[in-house]
Amino acid sequence: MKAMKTFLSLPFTAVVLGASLVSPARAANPGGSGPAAAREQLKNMKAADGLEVTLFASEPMVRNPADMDIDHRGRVWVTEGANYRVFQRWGKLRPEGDRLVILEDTNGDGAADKETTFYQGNEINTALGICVLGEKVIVSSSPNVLVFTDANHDDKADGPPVKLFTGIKGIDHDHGVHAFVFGPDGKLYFNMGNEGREIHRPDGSPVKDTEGNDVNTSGKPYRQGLAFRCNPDGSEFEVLGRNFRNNYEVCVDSFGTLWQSDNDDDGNRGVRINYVMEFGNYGYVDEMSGAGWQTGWKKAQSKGAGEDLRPFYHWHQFDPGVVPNLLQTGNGSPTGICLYEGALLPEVFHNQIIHCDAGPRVVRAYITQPDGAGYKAEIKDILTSSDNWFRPSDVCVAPDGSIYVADWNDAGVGGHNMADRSLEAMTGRVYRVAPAGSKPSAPKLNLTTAAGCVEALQSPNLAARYLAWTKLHSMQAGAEKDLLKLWNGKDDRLRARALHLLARIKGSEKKYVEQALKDSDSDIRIAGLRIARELKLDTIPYVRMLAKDSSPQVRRDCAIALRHSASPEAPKLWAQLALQHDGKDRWYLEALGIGAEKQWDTFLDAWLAAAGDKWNTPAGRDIIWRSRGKKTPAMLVKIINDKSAPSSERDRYFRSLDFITGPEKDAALAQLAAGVLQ
Ligand SMILES: [Ca+2]
Ligand SMILES: [Ca+2]
Ligand SMILES: [Ca+2]
Ligand SMILES: [Ca+2]
Repeated sequence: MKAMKTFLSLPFTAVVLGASLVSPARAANPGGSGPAAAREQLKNMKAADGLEVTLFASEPMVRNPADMDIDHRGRVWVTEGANYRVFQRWGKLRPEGDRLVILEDTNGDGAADKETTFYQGNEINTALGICVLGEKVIVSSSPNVLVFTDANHDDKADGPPVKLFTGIKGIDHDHGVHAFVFGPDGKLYFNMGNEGREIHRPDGSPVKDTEGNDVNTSGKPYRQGLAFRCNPDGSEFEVLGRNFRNNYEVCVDSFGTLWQSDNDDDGNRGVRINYVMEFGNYGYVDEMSGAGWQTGWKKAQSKGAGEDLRPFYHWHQFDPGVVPNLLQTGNGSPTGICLYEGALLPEVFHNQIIHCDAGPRVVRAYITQPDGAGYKAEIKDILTSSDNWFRPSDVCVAPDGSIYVADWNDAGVGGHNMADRSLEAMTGRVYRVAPAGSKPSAPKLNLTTAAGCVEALQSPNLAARYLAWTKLHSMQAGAEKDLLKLWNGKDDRLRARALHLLARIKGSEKKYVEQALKDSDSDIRIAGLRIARELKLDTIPYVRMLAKDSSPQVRRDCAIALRHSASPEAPKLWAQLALQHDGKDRWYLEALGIGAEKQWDTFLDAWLAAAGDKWNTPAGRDIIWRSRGKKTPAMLVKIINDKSAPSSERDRYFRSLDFITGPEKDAALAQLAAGVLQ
């Protein structure tokens, strides 16, 4: 669902509306409503080789699941969306408000047989996110991020929720605030689409990020959809990515790498999957002016750009200062996403992104591998259906390593419309996807000992990991011995999870960060750098140590670690990284750009001093193109006027001038104009 897509079945909708006035209980789903209909429709589904899809829950237990989480006991928590768009002519279908419902399989037959309403109220109508963290449940529902508590463990919220954040726009909209997720660093990650616009503390004051910016999308400096990180109490708020359209949910792997989808403007074949390089601009609108992408696209078309380039212009992929996309997946309406770090599914899915796209009605994996300083990926479908009401809204990993898929189930995909307008017959499904015959299970956690917690930390399920992480973190050095067993093991993802905790044992931070930086696995080295940054250790010696690392991904994170560094050594280290740019790797170039932010003059000078006369190479010109220093405009003029440089690239260097302001640029433009007059 979601994301302002064209409603797929308007004539059909009109019929449904007429019918519902006569008989409110009549199913809008042409295949009918209720468990028997759901089982019948299940036959239209197809799971990838080696996998089987089974029905876990259906209406009336669950209706219109908008988002989902799975707790450490394997119970499925759902936010329902019966009250989807109360401003529409069908109004509020459930006056008492939508539910947070817990679905449970008490007899282990793979189907939910118990439903518990955890909370019901109008402040959670069609909430776009739910995250279960022990006794706390975080629900994202513009204008609020709400925290529910169940301290007495009776599966009922202990009274009304408290606000973690408020003042977010995008109420009754698919592009508001989305789900929270727990990271391997003990932090919370979340995002909001471009209707979220701003975010405030419960007292109404604007959230300021750790750089001192008010977090809003007014262009100072952030625009459009944003991705965030903060502490569980909302402090230390960071903006990790900006200029998305409707980035629907973010997921984080054990190394701390972020992955996200983003929805295009309707019908431009531009849905994308992103590796969120920290502090990057993702190019939905023009960075400087905020203008829509059509401006540049029309210009490019007038110069002969073919349709195949449309999705690239859609995200300003040819502009300096825009991080590349991992993958573009065509038309769609992307929704929930997760990282599969389990072992139950076939090996091809291990450690891969799993993602729902409700438009083409598919759950896919993106099989990712390193590509320069970034990644490349290919698509592998996990679940499809010929039933055109299948609208996967979310996917989560259960404690046994199976995945669950929530199905909004509708003729359309949100975008302020729905065909399912009778509460009594309203459909909603949850499926389980696992190898055929695999019985569901939820290992009992023993959180009373460090060894038990380390065991739980290895769960593929995030709710289990949260409990383990929190306990291990509180044990500090008392957990060290058991964490070391995991750290000394063979699985790099599990080692990374142990590392995050070991490096947070007071007094041992440097010891473990430095071990990580010397590790043979590049992702562990990257995790070490990230931890050093988060703990505010002096990263300069570490960047010095890794500046010639064989992995461009490690050097990428070195560049990011230099961002806003006040060290006198930073420009020289940046120059060293810049000298290793190959002139082709856009990921690497953008990491250099992120690292040089606000310090272009000194960084560029250090690089020019090191490069000498040899700056005018393809790689050197690329760095000038990306740079934003006082010397940049004059150097761009040199490149533009250089007869030996390929003339086909002149537009590119002209475009670069659009990202610079000031007298140096004015002088460069005057020089170019004079050149034209000669
Ligand atoms: Ca059951
Ligand atoms: Ca309670
Ligand atoms: Ca989710
Ligand atoms: Ca439905």
